[in-house]
Amino acid sequence: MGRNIVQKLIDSHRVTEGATATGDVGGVTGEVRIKIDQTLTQDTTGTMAYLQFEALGIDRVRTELSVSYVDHNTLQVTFENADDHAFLQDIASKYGIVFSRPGNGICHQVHLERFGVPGKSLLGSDSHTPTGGALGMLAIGAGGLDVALAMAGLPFSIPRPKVLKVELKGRLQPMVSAKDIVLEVLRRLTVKGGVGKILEYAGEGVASLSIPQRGTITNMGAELGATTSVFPSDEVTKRFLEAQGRGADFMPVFADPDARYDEELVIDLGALEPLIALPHMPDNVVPVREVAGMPVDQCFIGSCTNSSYYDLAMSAAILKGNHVAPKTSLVVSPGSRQVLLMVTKDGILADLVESGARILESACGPCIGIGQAPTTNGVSLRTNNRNFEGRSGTKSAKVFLVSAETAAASAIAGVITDPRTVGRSISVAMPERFLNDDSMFVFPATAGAVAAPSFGTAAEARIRRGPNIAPLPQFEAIGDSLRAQVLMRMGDNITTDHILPAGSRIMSLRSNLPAISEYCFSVLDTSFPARARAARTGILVAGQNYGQGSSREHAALSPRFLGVRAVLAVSYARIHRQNLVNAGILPLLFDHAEDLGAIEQSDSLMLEHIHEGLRKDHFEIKNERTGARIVAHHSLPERQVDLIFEGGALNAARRELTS
Ligand code: MIC
Ligand code: SF4
Repeated sequence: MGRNIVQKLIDSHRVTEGATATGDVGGVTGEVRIKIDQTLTQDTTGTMAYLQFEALGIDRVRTELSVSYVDHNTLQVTFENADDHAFLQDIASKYGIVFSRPGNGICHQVHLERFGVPGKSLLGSDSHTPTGGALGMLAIGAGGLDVALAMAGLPFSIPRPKVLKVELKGRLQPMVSAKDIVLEVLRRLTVKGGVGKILEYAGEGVASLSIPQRGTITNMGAELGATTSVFPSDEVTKRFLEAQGRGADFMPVFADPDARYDEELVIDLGALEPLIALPHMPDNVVPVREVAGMPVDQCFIGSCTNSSYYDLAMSAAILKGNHVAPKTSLVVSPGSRQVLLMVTKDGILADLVESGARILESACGPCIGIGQAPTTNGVSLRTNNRNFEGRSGTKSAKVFLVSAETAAASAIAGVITDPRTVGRSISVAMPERFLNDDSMFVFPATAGAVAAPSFGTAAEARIRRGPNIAPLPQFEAIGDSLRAQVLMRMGDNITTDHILPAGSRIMSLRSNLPAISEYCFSVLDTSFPARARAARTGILVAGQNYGQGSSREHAALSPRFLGVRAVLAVSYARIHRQNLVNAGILPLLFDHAEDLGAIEQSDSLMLEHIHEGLRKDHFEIKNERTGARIVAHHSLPERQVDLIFEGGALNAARRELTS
């Protein structure tokens, strides 16, 4: 029987040695253990990942390639931020990691341009790592500790995925874009629709999409909750890699003609129109024309979703000869230094500036609330992937997600505008050759063939460790019984931005768990840290899709630091559930979702015989206020149950690597 791309990628990376009957694909639990070829980290998850990597006692990374990007918090408003960057640079030099300096661009965009290789696996400590699927990679997002373990050469496990084929028929109409394709997928599947799945794109429409366009689509698979998304590696991939001077990295990756899929979705590209996600969820999608005419305060073209050369060239072509409306601010952030250099040299940047665009550094910036906070109650149209409440830095702002075409057209008009109304004949071509200047990478002494500044030998490396870089706390394992206060009682779709918000100030504390924990749940309830400390032992209660969004393991480590030992939810987002386990927090599932309604904040829940419950996957929890019994389970594979017994993945890995 023929295989689809996902099966081929998994088969070529499957690790079977040492796997127990429950630990490998097809085992009792259906986990897949895969070898990781490449890793990436970014600054705000990287410091914690490398602190954990250091604790493993390995002297060099054991991957084919590991890259440490500084792209999220690059403003260096405070010393903590600058210290983090220095620490990351020294760590990279010591352990054989390529270092991408601040200003070099957003990890996902840069990785596509310079390092992604069809057929390889990539694990990244950022939820949008699946962007790499545009090149036919098996690219997955994870918490920092999982990436540290992969750098140590350990396999990574995912629940055996269902494969959802997305068949693209026909071609896009002018001014309709790849962003509209993925918004349509979100409209149909919702932010929970991809959980447990890998999306495999197929069909005649694939060949009409460039790699950056495919990257926009695979990038936002994260918003579906999908494990990842993947495109075939075809002629378009080959041309892209050749244009990047990396033709030798090309390898075809395709599905067999008789490949089977678990589910299928068909999208007629020719019938699509420009779409927009309304506040405050990426799946709240309607046609742009339905909200056209609404005044816009700000447009932002950037983020890892839409900041490629193509996006900027297209925006500039729409803006040329026009000016941004008087009450609208247009902000543009090129996705990489390569993009910035190219638009600088070919005049596109001048067109943008002439039209009134404000140009930012190549970094995440406004996407994660670092700068350009909208006005109070402001309407902001962004090419980002997430529009969660408050993420822009202004709680009352209304953020809409759109394509670069829609953002540019709306910036001129000052109101939400369907880009088809500004002209259907505008189009731009992909460059024959990209500008390759790798001088803002620092390659480690003994790795990397490209001539670039280096630090000398790994042995000479001295690690600069600023005062904000706090030692890792040691967490003890869960006992056999637990009386825990319900510290938060929440509904559905709670995001990691609710659990531990981003923004420049809080992100500067990512290397300091005690300090950052003071902001835990600050979006929902600023009294959380004080209440948690007073209760000493806590439990969190939530509805569906708890922990969707970011890969930040701080959203698990901070609650753990404040005494949270278990979470009881209707369902979880994949990365966050793994992060909870890694932190030694027990992620329980309600047997009966309606029991959620009978729990109130501050209730005291009693869990007994936890160790037996972990083995039997069955818990009876007593609500001491009402006397009611709540039945729960964990559905964790044996490997993860062992991690809970050991008090988290770091304790377990230390033991495994030193035994
Ligand atoms: C995000 O888009 O939310 C982030 C910031 O890139 C996060 C990582 C982080 O919190 O550092 C993500 O998506 O994983
Ligand atoms: Fe950066 Fe935004 Fe992409 Fe996250 S989603 S990696 S913050 S650009």
